[in-house]
This record gives sequence, C-alpha cells and structure tokens, in this order.
Amino acid sequence: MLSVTTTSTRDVTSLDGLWRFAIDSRAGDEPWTARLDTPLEAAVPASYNDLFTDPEIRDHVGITWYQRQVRIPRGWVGQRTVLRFGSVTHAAKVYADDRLVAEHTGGYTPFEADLTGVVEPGAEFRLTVAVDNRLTAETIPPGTVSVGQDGREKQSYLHDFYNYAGIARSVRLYSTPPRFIEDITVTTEVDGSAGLVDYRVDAGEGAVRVRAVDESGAVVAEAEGAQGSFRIEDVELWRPGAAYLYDLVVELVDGGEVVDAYTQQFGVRTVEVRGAQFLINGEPFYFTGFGKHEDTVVRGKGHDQAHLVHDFQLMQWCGANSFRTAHYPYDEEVLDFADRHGIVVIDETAAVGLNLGVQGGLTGIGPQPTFSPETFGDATRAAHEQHLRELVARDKNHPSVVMWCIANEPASNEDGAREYFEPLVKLTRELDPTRPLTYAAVMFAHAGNDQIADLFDVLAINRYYGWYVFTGDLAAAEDVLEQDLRGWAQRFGKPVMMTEYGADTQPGLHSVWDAPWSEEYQSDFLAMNHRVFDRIPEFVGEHVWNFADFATGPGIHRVDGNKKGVFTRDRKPKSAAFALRRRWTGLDGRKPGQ
Ligand code: E9O
Repeated sequence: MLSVTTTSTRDVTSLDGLWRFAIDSRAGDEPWTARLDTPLEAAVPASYNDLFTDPEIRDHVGITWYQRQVRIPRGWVGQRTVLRFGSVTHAAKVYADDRLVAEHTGGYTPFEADLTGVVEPGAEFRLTVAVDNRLTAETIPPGTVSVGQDGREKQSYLHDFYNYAGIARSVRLYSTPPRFIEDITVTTEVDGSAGLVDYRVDAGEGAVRVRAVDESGAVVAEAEGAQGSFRIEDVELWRPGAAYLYDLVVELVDGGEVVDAYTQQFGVRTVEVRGAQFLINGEPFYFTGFGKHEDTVVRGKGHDQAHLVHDFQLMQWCGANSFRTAHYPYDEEVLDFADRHGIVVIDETAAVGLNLGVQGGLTGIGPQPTFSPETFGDATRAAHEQHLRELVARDKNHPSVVMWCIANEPASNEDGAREYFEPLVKLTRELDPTRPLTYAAVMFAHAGNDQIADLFDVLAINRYYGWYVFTGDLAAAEDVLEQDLRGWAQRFGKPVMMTEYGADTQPGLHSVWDAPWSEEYQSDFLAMNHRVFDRIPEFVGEHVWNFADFATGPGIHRVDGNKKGVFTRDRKPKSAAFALRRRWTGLDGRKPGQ
C-alpha cells in the first residue's frame, strides 16, 4: 500500500483539524449521518478519551461519532478521489452524506474510501465516521465486552495500556489519475560494492519505467517493465546510524505520456540471521533501545510531529540505535523518520494479550486455555491474519524495519499455541520472505515449555526478575535470569535478545537500599540485567521496558499508569536514563555487543 504524497500527477489535502464529536445517543445501529447535534469538537489526529472532562466520554464503550464538512477540490475533475485514514481505533464506518463508503476493523493500520463518482469535484459533502472502541475475541488486540449490573457495557482487555480510541492519525483526501500506480515493492541485496534492487509495480494499463535517484539527485539506474531488477554500482548502503535513501521514481506511461508518477524511497541493506547472530549488511548488529508506546498527555495515541522529533532526540541522546513498536504498528511517519535517521525498528503487530494466564484472572476471563474455540480460536486468528497482511502491505518498503514481531507475550507455553501460530508464521514468510520473524515471549514461557520458538528466527524475551518475582532481591534475580536466558540459547541455538526488562519507578524517590520504585533501584535493576546479557555470547540486543511512562487502565499495580519509563510521561529523565546513556554510548567502557 502506497503512502500518501503529492507527485506530478497527484494532489493531497489534509482533513486534520477540529471535527464535530458526540458519543452515541441513539439506540440501535442506525447511522447518525444527519448533522451531529452536539456542542463538542474533537481534535484530529488525537484519541478522544482525554480531550473532555466528562467521564461518560472517557469511559464510553461503543460508538462515537466524528463529523465535518468536506469539499473535493474543484480542480480534481476527471481524477480518482480517495479518502485515506491513517488509522481509526479500533473500527470505523465512514459515510459520505448518507452513503456508507468504507468499513474497517483494526485500530492501527490505514484504510481508504474511493469517492470517485460518489462526490463530484467542487461539491461539498458531510463526512461522518462512526468509531467503535470495542475489543472482542474477534479483534486484534482482543478483549471482552460484558454488561454490568447497571446495564452498561464494560470493556475489559488483556493488555497493559489504556484503550485509547478515536481518529489518532491524519485523514487526507488525495487524487490520482484514473489509471494509476497501485503498489510498489522494493527488495534489496548486496553484491560486493553494488546494490541489487528488485522491484515490482502494480499498476493499471500502460508501460512502466523506473529510475533510481541518489541523494545528490543523480540517476544511478534505470529499468523498464512492471517487474524487474537493476544494479547500483558503488552503492551507499542504508546503515544503522548512517541512513542513506534512494528514490525510486516510478512512471506509468502511455504513448510517451506520463499517466501517473510516484516516488518510493528505499534503502539498500540486507538483514540476515546466521547461527546466533543478527546481521545487518553482513555485520553483527546489537540492538540498544526501548519498547515504546504512542502515548502522550491529552493526545493519548494521537500522532504529533513535535513528540516524534523529541522522542527520537531522547533515544539518540541515550545511545539507542533501535526500538520496538510495542504493541501495535505506529504512525507511518514514525517509520519514515526512522528510515531517514538510521534508527532500526522491530515492527510489532497489535496482537498483544493473547494470554489469559497473565491478566485473565484479574479481568474475570480466566483461568481458561488461551487458544481454544471458546477463547482465542479461528476468529481471532483470522483477524490476526488480516492484520499481518495490512501491516506488511504498509511497511514492507521501510529499510528501518528489520524484523516483524507478530505477537507480544502470547501463551506460547500452552497447548494450542503451535496450531495457532504455525499458519501465521507461514503467512508472514510468504508476505515477506526477506525479514526475520520473532514474537516477544512472556515470563511464563521458558525454554522447557515454550511450544513455538523453533518456528521463529530470533528469541525475543520479556523478563522481570527483580520486579514481578524476586522483588527487591537482585542477587537472586541475577541467578535465575542467567539460567533462564542460557536455557533459550542452548535449546534453540538462535540469537537471543531482551525485548522487555524494567522496573516501575517514581521519580524523586531515592534509597540507599534495594527499594523497588526508587530511581536507584531502576538503575540497579537494569545494571543487573546488563551484567547477565554481557555473559551470554548469543545475546544480540536489549530493549528496556519502557522508553517513557504511559497510561494504562486502572489497577492496583498502576499508579497513574505504568511507571517503567526511563523518562516520565512528559519526557523528563529518571536517573536510569543517564545510566543507559553511559552504557549505550560507550562511556562505561566498551559499547554492548562490541
Ligand atoms: C507487557 C507490557 O505491555 N509486558 C508486561 C509489562 C508490564 O510492565 C507491560 O506493560 O507489566 C510484563 C508482563 C509480566 C508478566 C508477569 C509474570 C509474572 C511472573 C510469575
């Protein structure tokens, strides 16, 4: 799926701004497409939950309505007109006046409505979006909606972040010619000092020609045909910390005339798992960085350019070379930014909470087997498959993305896990044969009982020894952690990385003892983990949980959210940020992995 951009044949207008907003005040399913009778306006992009003071809105379960007037630019006569949502969380129905023009389920991937012939250029229409925030066994991530004694719907879910909803990413209207370039796929290999580039263009009728242009504007290769390959001699590789991007200028031509044009950026780099090594461009790569969230005050999961820039600045200040898009695909601009700045990304699906063992007891769902027809069965897997298709379609061309993480903390230790995951792994490898696969293993799963790790390329492990278990006892934690990690490395002989380790920390709390929640404990906890990592030869990376404090649902373990951030929610450093900076920039001696 191509991202939205202007080209010599395409125009774009933004529909971001203030939209009329209301929670559903009607019984039944009838769409509220008449002018919304409401005093409220919601910002787009933003989650709606924290914008208003009314708890009925924040805790609403079900449909909310967004609406605005839109005029199709009058110059778009004879063009295709497409409406594109970066995401609507979790499901959307889109109406042009009274007509349903798009439906989509899945809160973190884009979707479109083709308005050609529905609304004419120059005409105005009322754009209404019904947003559904309900999570069920048939959504990714899953959840359960139950009806309380007061007759109100109640949402529970199995993941540890607030169920923000709304139109959290940009909405745009764009034009293409009637015959147009639908999709472009670029994959790369390296042959000595040359780059080998394979491309495929899906397009309407016409001839396809492509040229690769380097950062100085020089054309370095040309090719013809909808599918083909070319060499770039003396190629500049895309490297972690040293990004280099080429433009693939794609033209659909007919009788010498350019019918449609699109520029797809790409980087030349390779990714490979060999033995227990993770190689980028044939060189061992050691991940330093974080599991993150899209989460800021007031905006919730709303995308914001200032936060994007600032978060990357802080990550780079720490010496982070990478991050994981925990626990859902992030806004496309985040990946574009990572591409341009040489930051490595583990791209994760929204399949979080496929584990009744962790939270099921607390939510009243468990204890039950996680993977069964009654819990997470075929319907969940079908949603998971659809989500994987959309994720790979959206992100396949990003050089920054070096690995797909297809689930976070599934019950990989339980019966049924293999049956559930085997087809998903197969599908992902078909969709993208070029990138390694992983899943982030929960603490209940260990080398002795995990049922799926052999299907994957990298062992990504989430561990909290010294926090959820051996609380306050870092010496005992150090021993068990080492045994645990060595167990994975020995049984599977694959690269091992830590995708989560962290301790909740209240900034300003200090102690000379091993006191959980103190800033010193967070630093000591991380240092203990690092001693263990440095003793394990198969270790290829460390992602601290979490980059910053983030919002969660209410819980007795949560004080205004999850406080495992190395930065506060407003991005102030805790002591641990300085400790990480010393380790990851080499101030402590050598950099990890070197
Ligand atoms: C997922 C992440 O979204 N991993 C959790 C993180 C946390 O801080 C959460 O924010 O809680 C940790 C899961 C811990 C499982 C505990 C198992 C207890 C072991 C016996």
